[in-house]
Amino acid sequence: MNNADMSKVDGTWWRSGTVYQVYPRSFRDSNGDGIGDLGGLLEKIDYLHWLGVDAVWLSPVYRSPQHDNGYDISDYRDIDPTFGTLAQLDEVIEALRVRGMRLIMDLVVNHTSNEHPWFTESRSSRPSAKRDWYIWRPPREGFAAGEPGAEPTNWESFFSRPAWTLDEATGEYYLHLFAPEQPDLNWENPEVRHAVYSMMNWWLDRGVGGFRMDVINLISKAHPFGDGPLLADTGRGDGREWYLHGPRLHEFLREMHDEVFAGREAGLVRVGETPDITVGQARALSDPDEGMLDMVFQFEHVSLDRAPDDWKRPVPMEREAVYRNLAAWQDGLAERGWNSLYWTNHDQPRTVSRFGDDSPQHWAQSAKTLATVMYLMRGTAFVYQGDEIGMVNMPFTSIGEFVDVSAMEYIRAGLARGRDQLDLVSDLSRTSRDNARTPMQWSSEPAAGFTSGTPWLAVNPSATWLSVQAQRDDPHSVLSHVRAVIAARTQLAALASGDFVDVYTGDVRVVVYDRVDGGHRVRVVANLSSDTVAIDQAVTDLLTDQGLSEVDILCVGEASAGSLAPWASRVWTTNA
Ligand code: TEU
Ligand code: CA
Repeated sequence: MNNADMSKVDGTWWRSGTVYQVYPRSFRDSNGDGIGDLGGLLEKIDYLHWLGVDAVWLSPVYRSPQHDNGYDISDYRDIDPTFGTLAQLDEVIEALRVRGMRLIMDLVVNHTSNEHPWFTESRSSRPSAKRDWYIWRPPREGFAAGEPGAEPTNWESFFSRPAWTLDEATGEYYLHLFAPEQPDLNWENPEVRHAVYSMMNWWLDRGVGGFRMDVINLISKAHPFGDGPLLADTGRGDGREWYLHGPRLHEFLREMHDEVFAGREAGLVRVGETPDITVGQARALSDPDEGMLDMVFQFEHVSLDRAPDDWKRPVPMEREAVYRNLAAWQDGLAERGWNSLYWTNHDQPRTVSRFGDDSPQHWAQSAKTLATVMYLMRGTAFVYQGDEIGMVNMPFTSIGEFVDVSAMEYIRAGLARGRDQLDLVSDLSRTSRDNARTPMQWSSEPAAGFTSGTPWLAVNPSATWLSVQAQRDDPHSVLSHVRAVIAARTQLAALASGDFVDVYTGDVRVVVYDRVDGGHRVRVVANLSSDTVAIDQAVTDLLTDQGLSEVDILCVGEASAGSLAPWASRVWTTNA
C-alpha cells in the first residue's frame, strides 16, 4: 500500500487531497435570475469529478440577508431561497458522495446576521435572556450614547468603520468586527457554544464531510477590553490584542472536538480560517495530538503586497518574498501541524494577475507554473473556482463597478478623506474581493455560460477567450495542467506526506525544492519570473544520475541546456 492508499484507511485523505472552493453566487446559475445556485452546482458536479478533486468547500448558502454574500447568517439550519432548498443541498451531498467526493460547509460562527432571531432577541431589551449572547457595552465613560468617540473602545472593524454600533433602543453598543450587520457572538457564554455545536452536529448528521471555519481565531476575546494603538488615516485603533487568538481559543476548540467530532467516523476535516496567525500558533492549532483543527489558512503570503494596517491598500511586493514565505511555512509545520496550500479564494485577487504575469505572452505559463509550485508542496491543496483555468483580475475603471461591502466602505472612507476617485479604483483594482467574484467562465457564450439572464456582477471581458470550454479538450491548456497536478498529488508517492526540502539556488527567481519520502523523491524546478534564467546544467545531469526522470505531463515551457524560459518549470521523480 502506498501513502495515498494508507490515508484512505486512517481518514487523512486530505493529505494528498484537493479541495475545490465554490463561491455559489458566481459559480453557475440554473434558473436565469443571474445568481448562481445549488441547481447550478448540481449541473457541474461531473466537471468537478473530471477535474479530480476530492471535496468541495461551499461558501455560505444558509439563510442570509446577503449583506456580505452569505457570511451574515440568519438561519444556520436552512438554505437561502436565492440558492435553493435544503432538499437540493442533500442532493449535492449525495451527488458528491456517489462520486467519492465530500462536501465541506462554511461555518461562520464568530458572528451572525443582525437579522438572526438570536440577535433580534438579544437587542430587544437589556434584561433579555439572550442579551449576553452578543457583546454589549455601555458608552465610554463621560460620553453620551451616539456622541462621536462614545464607542466603548477605539477599534476599527475589518470593513473600515468603528467596530461598535449603537443600538438606540437600549442605549448600548454591540461589537461587530466586520459589518454592523454582522454582530459578534459572545463565546464566553456556554449557551452560545452549545447552540453552535448542536448546529454542527445537525449538519454532520446530514452527511457533510467537515467545515471551513470562518475567522475561527477571533472567537475568543481577551477581557477587559481597552483602546488599541492608532492606525494610520482613520483615527481609530487596532484592537487585535483583544480579539486575535484570544486566551480561550484552544479551550473552545477542544470543547468543540469533544462535543462534535469525538466518536464520529474518520475523515471529517476541520480547516480554520485564521487571519494574522503566526507559524507557532498554527503549529499548535493543527497538531494532530491536540485535536483542535486539521489545518489552518494562514495569511502571510497574501499580505506581502498589502499595507500592514489596511489590507485594501496595495504596496509593492518583492516577488521572491512569496516563495521564501511559503518555504518558511513548510519548515515551520514540518514536524507538527499541517499546511493548507492556496493562492487565492473569494477574498483575494486572481492568482495569475497577482503572483504571475497575465500579459498575453506569459499568462498560460505563469498560471501553470504557479499551480505546480504551490500544489506540489506538503499540505492540502485548495483550488478556488476559476483558478484552474487561470482567470484574471477584472479591468475595473470606475468606483461604481465595485459591489463588495468592504470595497464600498473603503471607497466611502477614502472619499470622506478627500482621496481621488481614480486612486481608489487603482487600489481596489489590485485588492478588491470583487476580482474573485466575477462569474465563473464556462464558455464564450453571452454571460460566459454562467447564466441565461443578467449576471449579478459583470462578467470579466476575458471570457471571449478564457473559459472551461476553450481549455477542456486542449492538452496544453492551464486547465489540463491543473488537472494533471491534482492527479499527481495522489500518484507520485513522495507527495502525500514526504518531507519538503528547499534547495537553495542562489537566484531568487528560481525555485527548487524536493519532496522526499523514504526512497521516493520528487523535484520541482521553476522559474518564477518573466525573464529567461540560467540554471546549472549540473543540476539536471545529477538528477539523471540519481535515477530521476522528468514527468512530461507536468513540465511547462522550454528548458534548453542551461536555461529555463520565462515561467517554465520542470518536475522530476524517482521511477517508482
Ligand atoms: O474573511 C475574514 C477576513 O479576514 C477577511 O476580512 C480578510 O481580511 C479580507 O477578506 C482580505 O483577505 C472571512 C470571509 O472569508 C469573508 O468573505 C467574510 O467577509 C469575513 O470572514 C466575515 O465573515
Ligand atoms: Ca439562480
